[in-house]
Amino acid sequence: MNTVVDTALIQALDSAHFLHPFTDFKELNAKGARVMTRADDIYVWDSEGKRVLDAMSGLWCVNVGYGRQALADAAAKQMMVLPFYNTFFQTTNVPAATLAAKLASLAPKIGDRTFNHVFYSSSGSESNDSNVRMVRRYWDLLGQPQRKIIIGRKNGYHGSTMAGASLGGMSGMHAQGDLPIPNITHIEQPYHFDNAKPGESADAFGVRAAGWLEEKILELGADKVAAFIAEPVQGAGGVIIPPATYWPEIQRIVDKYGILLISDEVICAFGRLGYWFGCEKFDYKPDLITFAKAVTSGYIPLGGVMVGNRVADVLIEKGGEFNHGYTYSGHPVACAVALANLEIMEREQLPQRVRDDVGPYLAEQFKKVAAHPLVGVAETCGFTAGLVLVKNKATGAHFSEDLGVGMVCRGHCFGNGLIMRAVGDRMIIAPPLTMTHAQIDEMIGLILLCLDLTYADAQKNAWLA
Ligand code: PXG
Repeated sequence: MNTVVDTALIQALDSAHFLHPFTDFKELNAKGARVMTRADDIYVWDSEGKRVLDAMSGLWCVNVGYGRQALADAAAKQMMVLPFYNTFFQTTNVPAATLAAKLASLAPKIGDRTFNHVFYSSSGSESNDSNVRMVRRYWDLLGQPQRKIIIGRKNGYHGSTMAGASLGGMSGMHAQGDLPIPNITHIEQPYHFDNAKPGESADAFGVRAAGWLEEKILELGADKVAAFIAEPVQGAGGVIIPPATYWPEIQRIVDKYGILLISDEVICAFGRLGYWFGCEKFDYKPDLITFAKAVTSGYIPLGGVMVGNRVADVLIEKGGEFNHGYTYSGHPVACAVALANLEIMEREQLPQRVRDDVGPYLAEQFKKVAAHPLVGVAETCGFTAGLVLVKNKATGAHFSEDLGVGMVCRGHCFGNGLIMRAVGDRMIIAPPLTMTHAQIDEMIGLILLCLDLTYADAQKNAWLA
């Protein structure tokens, strides 16, 4: 396929007309966006022909890797058979119904909690809006309309719509647009490196961090609290992996007060943590599971909520008409691509591969990263990993924020053919689950090179302490 493009022309069109997400428009227009033109396996190419190893799977999406013919074929075929029909007015379609059953069969079955139902959307943000609607409707139907408050976490990410951004705990997002919307509040995140007391073990910290939820519930009044929402591992917040004691204690607390638990698995589902769903990794029992991204490996937009029987039974049996839905709920092409994607994941056993093979291999190789003088702590969970850049390895002291050391490191990554995300001074990866051991080695080599280059900058500029 001819992918030669006129870079200057595309950049000019882009600058003149395209307002990018989460972007300083003026700053980007001044330098011009990098034009990505094609991708294959774990690599993407830009319009200058430069190849980059995509250690972020696009944006936590492309779990089966790029260039999968089966996904293109599924889309093309469905587009000719039935490209669209709505699911509002007592109609369904073959891919939407088949996928709902498939997702129900893959969903965790934990004790009395099963997931037999799916509510479809086209993104993670929309799915979390649907969660707010379903949770509030659930409590209304049970005669407890005062249970309105949803508790999220600081530095959590649940999307960018009004409800999604409100559920998330990103201060920069709350600072724009009068957010959060009413009846959403937040507790502190379980980030041991920053939030633990001196000498506090990870296990002790995990229990204390979960206790912040109980404190918040008691402060608000348990009868006012509708749900707690959290990611199994915080992704956009910088791959914050909770201590092993955290989730069991959260489970105890939500059970004690009868509060619904929403597991936002937009990043953690579909093999990312070595399981079909992230809650299986940490062995907790959500009532609702948000998904998006890797359900189609990002080849086409699709999202949704797995609705557990606790909520579904009430909505179905007592609810009457639920006044909520999207034009593209159950989009036939998106659902057909999802089915083909899940088929690849099953055939290639990608969740198991992450759990038993490439996940442990990445963890082993990441020890080299952890040993680097610039790195305070480096950890992996399944096939995602994060590290923090520090100015003093012994004390863990952070660089001053205005130095933007994370962005310096990200610049070296881009320059040397590696895509790694910077979240402040945390550098994070979430590579395609198909990576070979040799490709993991290649990625680790590039990460170490970029850390060396950033370290050299820090020495030269006297940023270290
Ligand atoms: N929940 C979680 C846990 C997410 O990670 C969303 C909801 C929203 O999904 P949509 O499809 O509406 O974007 C996400 C999205 C980043 C980054 O910089 C992460 C996301 C989106 C954009 C950037 O890491 N996650």
